[in-house]
Amino acid sequence: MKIGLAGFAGSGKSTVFHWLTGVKPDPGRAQQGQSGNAKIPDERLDWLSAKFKPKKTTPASIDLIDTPGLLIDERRDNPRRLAILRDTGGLVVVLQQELNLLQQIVAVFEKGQSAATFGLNEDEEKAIRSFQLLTLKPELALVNIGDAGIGRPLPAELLQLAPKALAAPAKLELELEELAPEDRQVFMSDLGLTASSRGQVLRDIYSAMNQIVFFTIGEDECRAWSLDRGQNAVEGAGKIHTDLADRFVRAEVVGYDDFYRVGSMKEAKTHGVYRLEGKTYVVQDGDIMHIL
Ligand SMILES: Nc1nc2c(ncn2[C@@H]2O[C@H](COP(=O)(O)OP(=O)(O)OP(=O)(O)O)[C@@H](O)[C@H]2O)c(=O)[nH]1
Ligand SMILES: [Mg+2]
Repeated sequence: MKIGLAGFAGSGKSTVFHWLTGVKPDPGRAQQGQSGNAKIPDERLDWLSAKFKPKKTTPASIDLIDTPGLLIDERRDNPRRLAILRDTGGLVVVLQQELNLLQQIVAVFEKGQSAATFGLNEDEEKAIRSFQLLTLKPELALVNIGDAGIGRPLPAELLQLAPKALAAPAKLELELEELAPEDRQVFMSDLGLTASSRGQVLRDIYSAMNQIVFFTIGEDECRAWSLDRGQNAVEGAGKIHTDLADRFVRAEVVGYDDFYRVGSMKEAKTHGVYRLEGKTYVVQDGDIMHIL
């Protein structure tokens, strides 16, 4: 899935892009939308992989798209900047903690009726209207906080508009990752950080974009496949191969937690947690599936 990083100029989109994908941002390429892949860490896949020791382990991933920021002073260019976001499947709106969070979120999430509240002029309103198409996509607000924001709750007014809003010290965490592990620990404890939040932020983005995974297991490959929440077993089969979807009859399904508890497909059968599901079965996050 392609997820656009949106927000005002200087809000930290490129910093977040670098931190989450490991790809160095190229300011020139952001003009067209620079793409970088981020694998979603998943302890369940780690456990399956440790158990089956497959030749290959493939996690789910997302493609983040770094985009040029919206301008406050030269707003006429904003529609062009927004156009880059049109063919993404979802948006992460990066907000700068030092600016007015509400104003940023209203502008980016397009609350047309709120334009007047913020005293926007005609050009500004036009820019906001061009966001309208974008707001049908799943979206998540990510507040780029500095050192001073660590451990502080986000403002209640922001959480009212964007209840799932996340806070992350992106620049700091990016810098920490560039340190040797032993130095990193020292710096982290000085800052009151216990662990990197990168994995959790990626999982939160993934889930906010309505993505779930199902697993396929075996000695060749253990793999997490992405599905939109609500997709069925045939659509799942289609992610693996169109042929599998075309000749889909049934799927063998065991939920991850059950599999973890009983340890094998065989045991799953004797413990009554093994199921045969048909075409319309709505795949659940963590399902281990074998398509028949
Ligand atoms: N002090 C401070 N500086 C930051 C923070 N996050 C990013 N920066 C710096 O602010 C500048 C802008 O950050 P970028 O990540 O390039 O912002 P951007 O949203 O990509 O900006 P545009 O591409 O111009 O829209 C860079 O020099 C960053 O290193 C932060 O939390 N605190
Ligand atoms: Mg940038």
